Amino acid sequence: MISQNSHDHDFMESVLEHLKDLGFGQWFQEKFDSEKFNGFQIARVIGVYKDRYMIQNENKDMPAEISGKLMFGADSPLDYPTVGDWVYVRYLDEDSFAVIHDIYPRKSVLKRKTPGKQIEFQLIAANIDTAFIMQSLDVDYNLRRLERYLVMIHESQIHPVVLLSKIDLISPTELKKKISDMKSFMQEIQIIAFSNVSGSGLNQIKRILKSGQTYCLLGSSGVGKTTLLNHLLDRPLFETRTVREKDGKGRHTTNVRQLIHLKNGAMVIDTPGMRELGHMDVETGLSETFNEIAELSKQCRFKDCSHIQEKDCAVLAAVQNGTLSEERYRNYIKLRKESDYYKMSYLEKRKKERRFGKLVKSVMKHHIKK
Ligand SMILES: Nc1nc2c(ncn2[C@@H]2O[C@H](COP(=O)(O)OP(=O)(O)OP(=O)(O)O)[C@@H](O)[C@H]2O)c(=O)[nH]1
Ligand SMILES: [Mg+2]
Ligand SMILES: [Zn+2]
Repeated sequence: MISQNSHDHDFMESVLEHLKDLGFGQWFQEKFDSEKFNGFQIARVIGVYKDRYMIQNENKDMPAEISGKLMFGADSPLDYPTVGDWVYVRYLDEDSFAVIHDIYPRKSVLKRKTPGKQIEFQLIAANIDTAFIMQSLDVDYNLRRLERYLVMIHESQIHPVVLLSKIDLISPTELKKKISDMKSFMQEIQIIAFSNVSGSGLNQIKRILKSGQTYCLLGSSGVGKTTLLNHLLDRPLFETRTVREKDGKGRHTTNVRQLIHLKNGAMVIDTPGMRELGHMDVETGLSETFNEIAELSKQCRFKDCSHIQEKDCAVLAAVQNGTLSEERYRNYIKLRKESDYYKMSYLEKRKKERRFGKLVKSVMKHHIKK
């Protein structure tokens, strides 16, 4: 242990005090290694991009990269920093850039297994106190999928809260039934039903958010995670689906993971919707959820009709004559794509992703009246 004079000690104390606002609570303070701190500073990872990071210290945000040593020493995705991580850094170029030398011990980590050989699992976020698992009450609601999220979260020692979005899209009776189904399925877990459109339930969510705590938004693409975050910020800061739909990309709207500070001092991490967690049950869920499409498909000319471009497809015909809504059709195609996607290897996915997107896009143009 290197002895420190009182000036250094005061300095260290004040830095730790400031980091507290960023979530550096007691658990982390106890893990503090003053010997290591002598060569480095401590900062928090607030954004993860391809091979770049955004970090934040008690004064400001700045871009960062990992040191060569950290990179070469890493033999699994777990050894890389993720959003929410505390890291040991050194600043360069008059504190405009940082190099990450090591990862601080993690209080919790959210990770998921990915199918395929190249990547075994992927880190979602670290040092989360509470995870919001969001499902939308229209098409995304699925107890088995919820269960898989809960398993993942419980493994990580994180407190789960379930958020059910889009209550404006279902009837009060339906809402009551779904909530009571869910309650009987998991008694101890807090469930909040809300709507980003009507604003109902938003205050209940806001009341949970505590200063110095880190929250994470989890759930399938399109359930309304970013829209909720924009509400919590009281100003739209992040892109949500409506904006993106116009360019027809049909991809996830949120594609980076970022930690955002709310005015009251709580921190929220938004994540891209997960396609690979819990989509095993999408196949059966699909025909249950879209039973009218399953019914229609019996009248398609081809038994294995994909309802995308075939001749005499009853599903496409129904979209054209308006008996099946375009939105519902799009949802169906999107969810089916996710379930197909799940079964592929990593490399197949990378290839397929582009082709499928193009196909759907061109078919939409031809078959659906604007
Ligand atoms: N009717 C209704 N629509 C909503 C609600 N919340 C969000 N939406 C709409 O759902 C679409 C998707 O919302 P996003 O917030 O982008 O969804 P996301 O979960 O962030 O999706 P990814 O970033 O792809 O993971 C947008 O068009 C929103 O306007 C809601 O409570 N009710
Ligand atoms: Mg989003
Ligand atoms: Zn068909």
